[in-house]
Amino acid sequence: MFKSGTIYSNFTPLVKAPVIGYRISGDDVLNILKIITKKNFSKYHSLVQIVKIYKKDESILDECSVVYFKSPKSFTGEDVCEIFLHGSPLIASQFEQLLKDLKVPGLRLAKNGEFSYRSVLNSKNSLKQAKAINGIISNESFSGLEYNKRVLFEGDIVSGLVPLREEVINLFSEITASIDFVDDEHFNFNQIKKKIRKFFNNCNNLLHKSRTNIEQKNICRIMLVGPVNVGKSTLFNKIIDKDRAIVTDIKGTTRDILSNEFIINNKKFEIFDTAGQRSKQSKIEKYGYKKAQKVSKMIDHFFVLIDKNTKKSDILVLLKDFMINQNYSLIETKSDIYKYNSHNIKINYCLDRDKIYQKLKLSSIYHKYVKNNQKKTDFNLEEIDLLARILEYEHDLVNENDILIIAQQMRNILDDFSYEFGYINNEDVYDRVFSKFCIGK
Ligand SMILES: Nc1nc2c(ncn2[C@@H]2O[C@H](COP(=O)(O)OP(=O)(O)O)[C@@H](O)[C@H]2O)c(=O)[nH]1
Ligand SMILES: [Mg+2]
Repeated sequence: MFKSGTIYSNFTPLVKAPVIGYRISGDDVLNILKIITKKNFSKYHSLVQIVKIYKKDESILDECSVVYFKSPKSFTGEDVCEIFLHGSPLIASQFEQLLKDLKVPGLRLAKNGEFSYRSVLNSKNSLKQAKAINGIISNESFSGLEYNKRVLFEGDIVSGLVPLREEVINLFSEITASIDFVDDEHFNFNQIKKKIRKFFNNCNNLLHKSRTNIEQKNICRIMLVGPVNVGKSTLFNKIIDKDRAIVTDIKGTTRDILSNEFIINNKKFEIFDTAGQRSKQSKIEKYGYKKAQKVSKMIDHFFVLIDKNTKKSDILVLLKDFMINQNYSLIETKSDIYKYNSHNIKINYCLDRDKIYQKLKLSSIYHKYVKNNQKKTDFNLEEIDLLARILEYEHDLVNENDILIIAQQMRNILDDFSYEFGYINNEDVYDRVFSKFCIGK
């Protein structure tokens, strides 16, 4: 993957937003900044500068903040600059065109992950830390987030795999040495086999512990159901704070099922909007309604939305269709135009988002379905996969009596660890053989 050259890429999505950010990394950063801003950045390491960016015809492309990081004190270890354009995809495309028109030899769009890759090559991050950045962004869970942050800020050492990695290097060194020094009394085949069994026992224990920690339920799933036009999509948009679902007063606008995750007060939810229930459904609506019924099996809690026009019998049909028992709240909508005299929750679209959260009692609903004992974890999902992969060797290795085959299999396990921690080479191994077993002293 690695090719030299100066690389650039947007680091925010190219969508309408307050800012769109670009990062450039490589030997030509100062040169590029000089051409596009007419300013020499060499003395401005790590300082925000507000500058104009000029197009080829000298007109102004944008006025924006730029930060320059002098090598090696940058994310990649190379010269880097970060440019915060006004968040217009049109400006972003003009900016990319400007970079292309510079015709700087080797200047090109970065490949996926190339900035992180360069940071590893230049020893700014370990392989594991680069992966942790990905883990932080990927929103696995709050415990996963805390773990990945510890890896990034404190280093590989916090990983629960570290003791196993040490164990496997020691074991492989011992096996290698036993092959090369067959007559040495240090190496007893039965001892080695005992250590192999112990190694796999440790793997099994760790896998069990980490799985129970990480697979704890940490999300509460809520579904909005109700008659057509009652205001489900309006509430859905309000809750996720996006104009994502189409809201109209034409009956049957929401024909498929939409879902979105949202987080409030460290609590993660997924909310589902559904097609409304009515006697005359179109074919696509019927399909959407059926799909929602299927998904309803994984739902923790339902908000059954009703208004003045909803009959008791409609509610009973909904409860039956979605197999709802006690796990629902009745919510009366459009309280700005209708007067209700019940104890049900009442909402309307004029309420702000926080007020809606409060009225819907989202916090207590969460605690009803999600246990609040998220444990600290020393693993992420990828590391758990690695443990499971290593355990696939267990049966063959424990039953193998040919030391050469055992050595080969252990090398395979070492290589699996290399994907997590960077390559473990034969020198690491031989260092231990000689220092630990005092051979040839
Ligand atoms: N007055 C009033 N109208 C609302 C309220 N919530 C939704 N509506 C309107 O009711 C219509 C149907 O809303 P929609 O969210 O599409 O209903 P859905 O079919 O249940 O998804 C739209 O015209 C909304 O603007 C509300 O609180 N007050
Ligand atoms: Mg709808």
